[in-house]
Formats: sequence, structure tokens, C-alpha cells
Amino acid sequence: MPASIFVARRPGDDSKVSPRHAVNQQEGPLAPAGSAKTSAVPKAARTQKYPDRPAGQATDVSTTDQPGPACRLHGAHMQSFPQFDESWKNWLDENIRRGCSHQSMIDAMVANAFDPNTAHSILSRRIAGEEVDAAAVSSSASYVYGKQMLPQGPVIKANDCRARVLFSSSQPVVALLGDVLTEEECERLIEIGRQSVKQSAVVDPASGAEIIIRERTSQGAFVNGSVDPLVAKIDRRLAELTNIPLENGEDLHLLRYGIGGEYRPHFDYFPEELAGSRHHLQRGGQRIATVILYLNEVELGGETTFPNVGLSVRPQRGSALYFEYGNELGQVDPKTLHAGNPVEQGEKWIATKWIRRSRFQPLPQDA
Ligand SMILES: O=C(O)CCC(=O)C(=O)O
Repeated sequence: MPASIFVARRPGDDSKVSPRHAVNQQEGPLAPAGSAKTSAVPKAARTQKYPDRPAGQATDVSTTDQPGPACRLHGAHMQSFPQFDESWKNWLDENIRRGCSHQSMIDAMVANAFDPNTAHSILSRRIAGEEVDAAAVSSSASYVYGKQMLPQGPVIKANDCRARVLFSSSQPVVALLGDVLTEEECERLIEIGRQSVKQSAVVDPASGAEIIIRERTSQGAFVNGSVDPLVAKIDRRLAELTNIPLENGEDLHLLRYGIGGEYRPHFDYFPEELAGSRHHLQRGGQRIATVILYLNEVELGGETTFPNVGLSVRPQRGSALYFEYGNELGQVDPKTLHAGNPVEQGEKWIATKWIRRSRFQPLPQDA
């Protein structure tokens, strides 16, 4: 069962480092030879920090984060649509040769406005000695906001629920809905989760395999109506509220974060240019919308944030955060980059529904 695509965190984003993670201070990255413009790379990127990998945790092999020489800075100016040109190619090749940590190279590219998945993919391809076509990695056309799928109005109705729209935005399309689940339903889902969750995985952009990485420190489980009739009831409710056919929804994903648990910035859609997405896209097409159901209130931390648009949502029991990111042109909306902030006190329980463009096809073992 697919999980979301991992996105490398931005450099210097120390606020999201769990207090439980020890950090190793690395030698600061070096300025490029002959360049006076050290300011071309954000200041934060000059002091890379590397959270330790928890003992025994599997590694994302395509971004091994071994300590090593800090990567030299690229002299590029921050721009909204970076081009992977000759100078970036030389920069990457030099830092690969110097044995820099993969994460530090990805971080430096992201700090220069590369899409994190793209940076990840370019790095994997250069390491494998493959040519990278500049045109293929430059940004695609801007996302076109068409007609929203979510019904409009202050209250959205399903057969068994009246959800109040507490907040909404149109670019990106995000809405916070109150009263989607009752207290008892939240309790029951948490109870089901306690019996079933295990360490969460993400999709490796290169291979498509599920991997466990430090960017996602939670425990999760996919559940459907065969586990409990309540899940079928909630699935129906979400389909009615979102106005998207029931069969387009993946199984409900229950997720628990303990103290320090987080999900660093990522997209829920599968980047079509990455080989690892192919297999997942065959199972109902692209993901086009997400609903996050908040099952409890977190004592401190655990907000869902959208770093590209400065939005932060505090979990409120029974409410649902809806966002959509796939339009009729087949584009995906990068403004829906989002994260689950580290839980500082208490625990956090959510249930996520990822929705596909077409009918979702469960794997035989999930059916
Ligand atoms: O934990 C959160 O608030 C975000 C969860 C999330 O990003 C996801 O399930 O895709």
C-alpha cells in the first residue's frame, strides 16, 4: 500500500528538529571558488545540521546521510524556477566526488528553489552516472486553479453529518471542516489504531519501494470496512462530503505520532517524472486530494503546516482538513507542500484519506 512521497527538509529548518534528536555540527559548507556571493545561498545553509538516525531504523538508501565533508555552495541566486544547467551539474559532480552527504546536497538545492523531489531525483541520476536533461527538470507551467471539487457554502452535508466550514482558502484549495466525526467515532478509530499501527514508511522516489526514513517518524496502519463497519461508514461520509466517488479513495490510514514524532514537508501526489511513481500511478491514477481527520487534541505541537503558504492548523478532535492538488489539466499543485510538526507533549492521532483521480485498485492482499 503506497505511502506519501518523501520531501527533503529545507536547510536550517531547525524548528522542526525533534528535541529528542541529537544533532552533529558539521564543518560549514565552503563558498565556491572565485565567488564573492556567499549570500547567494541562504545563511541557514552554511551551517548544516544532521539529526542522528534512530538506532536500528532503516535508511533511505538513495539519500544516505553519512557524515562527510560539507558540500560546497553553489553561487546561484534564489529564483522561483531554477534551471538545472551546466553550473549546477558541475557543482553536483564536484560535491559527489568529495563524498558530501546526499542530504546536504539536496538541502542546498532546495534552498535554491529546486523542488525537493526533483533535487532527490537529479542527485540519484548523477550518482548513477546518468545524464540529466535540463528541460525535463525545469519547473512545469504554473498550476491552474479551476473549479473546486469540494462543495461550496458554510455547511457541507453528508447523509449522516453536517460539517461546518471553519476556514477555507482557494490557492491552494484548503478547507478545515468541523464536526465531521463524533467523540465516540474518534475514540473507536484510536482504539482500532492502537491494535494495528506499525512504523510508517514512504515511497522511495527512485525505486517506488516503501522505505522507512527519519523524515517520517510515526506509526501507521491502513484499515478498511472489513476491519470495522465504522471505517466503511466514515469512508461513505467522506465521499459524500468531498463529492468524489467512494471508490477513488484509498483505504483509511490511521497514524499515531508520539513525542518528537513528525512528518517533514512532503507532497501527497506522486511526481510523474520519477521512476518510483509509475507503479503507484497505475493503481487509480494520480492522487488529487487529501482529507486528514483529527482524532484527538495534541497538548503541544503536532500542527499540520503548509510552509509554502504560511498556514498552520492545530488538530481539533473530530475536524477534518481537506486539500486538493490535482486539476483537470493533469497538473499538481506544489503549494500543497505540507508537514506534520513534531509533537512536543502528548500524542497525536489522525486518519488520512488519500483520494485518486480514478477508482483505486487495492493490492490483492488488501482486498
Ligand atoms: O500529521 C499531519 O498533520 C500531516 C499528515 C500528512 O501529511 C499525511 O498523512 O499525508
